[in-house]
Amino acid sequence: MLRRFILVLIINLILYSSKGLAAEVPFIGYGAGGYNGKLMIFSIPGLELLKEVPIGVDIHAHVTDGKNLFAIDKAQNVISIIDLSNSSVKKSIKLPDYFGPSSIAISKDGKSVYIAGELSGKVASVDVASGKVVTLDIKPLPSSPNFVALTTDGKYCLVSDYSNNRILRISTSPFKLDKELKLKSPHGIAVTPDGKSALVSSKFYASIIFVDLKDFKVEMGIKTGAVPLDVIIDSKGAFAYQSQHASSEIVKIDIAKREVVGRFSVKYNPSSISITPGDKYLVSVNKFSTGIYDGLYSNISENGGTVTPQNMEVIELASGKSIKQEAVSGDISDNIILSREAIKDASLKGKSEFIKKGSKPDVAPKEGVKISYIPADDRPPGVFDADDGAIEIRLKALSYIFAPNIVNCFKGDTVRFIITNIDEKALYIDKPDVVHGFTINGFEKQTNVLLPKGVSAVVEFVADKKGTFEFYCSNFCGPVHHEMRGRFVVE
Ligand SMILES: [Cu+2]
Repeated sequence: MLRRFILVLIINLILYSSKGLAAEVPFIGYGAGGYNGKLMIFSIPGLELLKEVPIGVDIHAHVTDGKNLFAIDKAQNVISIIDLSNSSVKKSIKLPDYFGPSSIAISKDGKSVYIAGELSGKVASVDVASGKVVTLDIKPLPSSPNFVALTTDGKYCLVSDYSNNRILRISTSPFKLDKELKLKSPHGIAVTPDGKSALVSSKFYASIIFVDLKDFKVEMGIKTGAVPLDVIIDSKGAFAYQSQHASSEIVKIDIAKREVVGRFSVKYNPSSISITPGDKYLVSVNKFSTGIYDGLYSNISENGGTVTPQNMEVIELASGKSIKQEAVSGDISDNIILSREAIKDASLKGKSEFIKKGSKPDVAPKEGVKISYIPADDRPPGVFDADDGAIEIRLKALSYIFAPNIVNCFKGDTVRFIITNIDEKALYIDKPDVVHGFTINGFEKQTNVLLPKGVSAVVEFVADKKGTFEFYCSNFCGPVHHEMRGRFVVE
């Protein structure tokens, strides 16, 4: 009897761990979870959570060589290398302090990765085997290299710099700036498989720009939507897809004809988009779910603070139909999608929803900080000496600035940030449920808080090192989210 039971158990285990999941889960998505510090592994098209892997503080983007994922932490300045055969971190590479990585590209042989350092104005070339990092200063400062793509021959990195309205061409060997191309408000970049063109989203000019890569010049631009962010190209190089953050749609572009040939509406305000291998599905990360999942999370504190989760939506590309939409935890910044057959990790078998009803928003753990939420503080912003000897820094967060955006203290000071979201709604996109985030690169384990409306986040810690530290909004809040930044100066 017992022997038979064990036999049945083993057979079930084999079926469940290999064939069972494969049949109903053709694709696996790996989401860079943003402020929850996790890699989120999920099924496609079902959008069931298969596994969460805690890896850091603010996981912003990743790439794969087919065997590993290379994920960058914008707050912690680290590349984590995750082994796809067991979904665990096998190695970390430290980037320079305060680098503030926002985007990563990988060479075809998997030996090098290139990283855009949005917060520092640097771009890095990293040798994966040795962990050696070489950086390039992107001048003039302030510069904001926030997106990087590689040309198909691997000779150049293409980097968008929104502070200086340009695309940079950086040679990979030797690693140096080669040329720059003026291009207004650049965001996502995709290179066509034939290597001839780069397609660039021009965020505030509602366009996609075709860049001729042979001569590195703008060939033409076409109007596509409102606040285009991400751009991706299908496996054949026939169509490009561009997310339109403000007009809540995914636009399909015929690359040869240079024209818009389709529009798929999504709910709402997409940022990152990805396509499954073979071009069957497109997965859109939608940054707002206004009215869809109200009340799914419990309030962030006893004093209130409502957070509506973001969501992901699956579009079947042949029909253009939305076939699945689910609330997701964190602030998923990027997805990589692989075929289930390519993944040997047998631990990916349990399935659950991303968010259990009534749970609190999932934020990476804190260290060395007192954190609380108080009823919204309506006192004026600024830096004050508090009665208890702390330096009280009252910040207001609104679309799309922190006020003040430069704050000072001395090393050894106990600082108490009181940060209040004073938005009525997100500017340009009219979303009343806008939530900002606050993370200081350099004090990332003490900060990285969510800022829902109706409450103020209070974080108190000792400023135990000198320097100029960039802080930034760490929850996607609208069209100008990336530019929502400031400086914490410790003298
Ligand atoms: Cu914000």
